[in-house]
Amino acid sequence: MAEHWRDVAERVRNWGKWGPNDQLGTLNYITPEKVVQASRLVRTGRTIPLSIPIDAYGPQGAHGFRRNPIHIMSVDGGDENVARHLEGWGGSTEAQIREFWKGPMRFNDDYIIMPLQGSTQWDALSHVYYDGKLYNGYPASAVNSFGATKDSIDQVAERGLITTRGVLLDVAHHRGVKYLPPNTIISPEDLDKVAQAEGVTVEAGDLVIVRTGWRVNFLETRNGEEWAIHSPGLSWRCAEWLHQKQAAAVASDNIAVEVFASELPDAGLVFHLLTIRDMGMMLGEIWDLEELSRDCAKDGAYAFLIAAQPLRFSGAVGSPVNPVAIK
Ligand code: UVW
Repeated sequence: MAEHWRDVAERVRNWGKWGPNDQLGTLNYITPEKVVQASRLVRTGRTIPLSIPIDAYGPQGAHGFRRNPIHIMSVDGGDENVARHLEGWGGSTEAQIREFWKGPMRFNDDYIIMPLQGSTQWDALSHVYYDGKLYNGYPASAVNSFGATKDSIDQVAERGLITTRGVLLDVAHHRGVKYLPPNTIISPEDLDKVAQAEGVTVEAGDLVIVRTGWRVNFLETRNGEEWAIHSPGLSWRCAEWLHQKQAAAVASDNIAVEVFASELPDAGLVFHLLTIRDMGMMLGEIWDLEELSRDCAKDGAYAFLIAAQPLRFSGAVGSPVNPVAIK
């Protein structure tokens, strides 16, 4: 009889471990010494970006609350000769533009409108909760119409985290497939096997990156709905594995890091609950691990320096990120 997830939750809960006011959770494992150790992994200076393009052609849009990013130009080349139309029109900004436009300088400006969970992203510790509590025991009501007043993404961004040792556990490559079949559940034992085959160990403060190959599935099908709901990923039991390793964070190339068709449908996405709410571990989702996979297969170096800073959105429960692996 499998153990109840609530018993595991009791064991992995890190509340109070870094003090009653902590809002960083397992990122506390990234010490200055850890950053120095990780920086020693850099050998060639090769940089590998791990984000998908932020545009209208991503995997979102299959449901109402997350759309693909919308990019809008607010000043563009059509405004090259706009000054002649601003004579006697608008306010002081337009008057200033008229002045600027007397010289050769022109500029372009733009906006992006997107859900913060709509692309390659970090889930902040305020992203999920249960039983009315967030990570470190803060009440769920701390996230309200003013934003997340606790456990928000800017807590992390303000400190310049996350730079550490990244470890790629390439499950799809290990199994010799382009991508894992739909709904594949990756167990803790699978992670051990992959790590052993790659000759790498997961250490305290590491960012663990699990590749399912599911990015390729999306590029082949362009079917965001199928991509999301049949996404392979980690078993909820991997939360305790990450807890024991003292990993700082975990990321993957799928929608939720964990397998989306929940193993425990009555409880929902239990890996989310255990990692984010109990352990205080951020999840990185929708990362593009294809180039990194090829590179690691070529040089056999599955550990590297990684920098994956969230943006400093005040009170936000997540952030887009352009993670970069540096070898
Ligand atoms: C949910 O599933 C609620 O969010 P995500 O997978 O983006 O963390």
